[in-house]
Amino acid sequence: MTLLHAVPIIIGRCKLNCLHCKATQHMATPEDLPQAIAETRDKALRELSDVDSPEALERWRVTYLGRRSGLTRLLRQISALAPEARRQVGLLGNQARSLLEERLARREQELKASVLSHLGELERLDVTLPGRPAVVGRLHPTIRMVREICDAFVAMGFQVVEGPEVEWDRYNFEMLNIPKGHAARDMWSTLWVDYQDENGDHPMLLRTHTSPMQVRVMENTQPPIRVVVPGKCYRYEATDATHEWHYYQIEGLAVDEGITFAHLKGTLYEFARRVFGAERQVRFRCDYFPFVEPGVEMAIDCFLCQGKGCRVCKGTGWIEILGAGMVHPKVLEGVGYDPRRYTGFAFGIGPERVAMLKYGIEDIRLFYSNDLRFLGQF
Ligand code: FA5
Repeated sequence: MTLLHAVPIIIGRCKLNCLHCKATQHMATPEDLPQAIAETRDKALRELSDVDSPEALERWRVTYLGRRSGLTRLLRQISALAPEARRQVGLLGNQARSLLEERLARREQELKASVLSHLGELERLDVTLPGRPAVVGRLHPTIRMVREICDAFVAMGFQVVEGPEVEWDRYNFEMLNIPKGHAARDMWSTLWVDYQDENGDHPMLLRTHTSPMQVRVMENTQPPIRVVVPGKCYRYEATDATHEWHYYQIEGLAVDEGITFAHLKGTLYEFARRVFGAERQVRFRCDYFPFVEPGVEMAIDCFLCQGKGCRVCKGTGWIEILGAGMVHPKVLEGVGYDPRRYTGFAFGIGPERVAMLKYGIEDIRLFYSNDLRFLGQF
């Protein structure tokens, strides 16, 4: 093979440190170029058989096929050859490069396959390990409490019904013997809906208690009635350890001939016994609600201080959990019942307060602060 060249090319160190050697100072003479390419190719193939990791393979690729690799440098020199020699040596160079690329791809596949089979072995070893626990949701503690309380009343013959959270003034107040301007409206700090009727009034609100459902149920049913109504309520008030601005209530209503205050007390004692156990203390005290007469509040001795007085019970030793009383004759009349024939009792329980007592939760605000460390305990 006659290899002609216009520029002197020296094997070993390039004395010129010129454009052709790209300052690498390593050049081959035209006669040596085919042999240099073959030697580089063979050396690369020998080393490839020792490559045993993806990292080593990448190093090999950079060394033999990278832009600054020996082979690339040799191939660059081909352009300086005479046309005939350029064609022959170029063919040789391209074949060498293709061969190395093909072997590189093959080795890559082999390494991948061996990593996978290694993983397979590891998996076979892993079968004795416990599986990863699946992250599953659970019921919110309030909902658990609501269900538990409802179950206690269902066992005593009550039905469960539900009603709207956005309510009319008429049901939340007026039909419950709390007309406009009545001082008792202040007891229920109200969130009003921004809606005006034709008289310029704001008759719509977020219900402040579940008592409006007493009226809705009585309007649509005839005695005997025994219902419990769980649902969300809203009040525009400052929060503290026992007050939230949104919380649940469970309303209870029983109407029939001959219902007395003794039935009310007996039912609520039974509820307290089922939910808290027999050892917990229960206290009834007179209270005022315009829609009952007489009215009471029921409290349970504080779980934290056992009745001595602390921050949670505000020093009283008791935590109020419900308001109750005998349905006011005016309310019965309002729905068309004859109060001389029918009597009834009603109550409104705060399930978060019940859960606080039952599980020793010190702050009601924990229920709705979305802290999974708290919620995950139930
Ligand atoms: C009422 O809401 C009356 N509707 C209850 C009632 C029903 C009386 C039927 C008579 C007959 P009161 O405002 O006291 O009453 O609330 C009742 C219960 O709801 C309280 O005992 C308490 O457990 C709970 N509760 C009231 N306000 C809040 C609040 N801001 N945060 C958490 N729970 C509350």
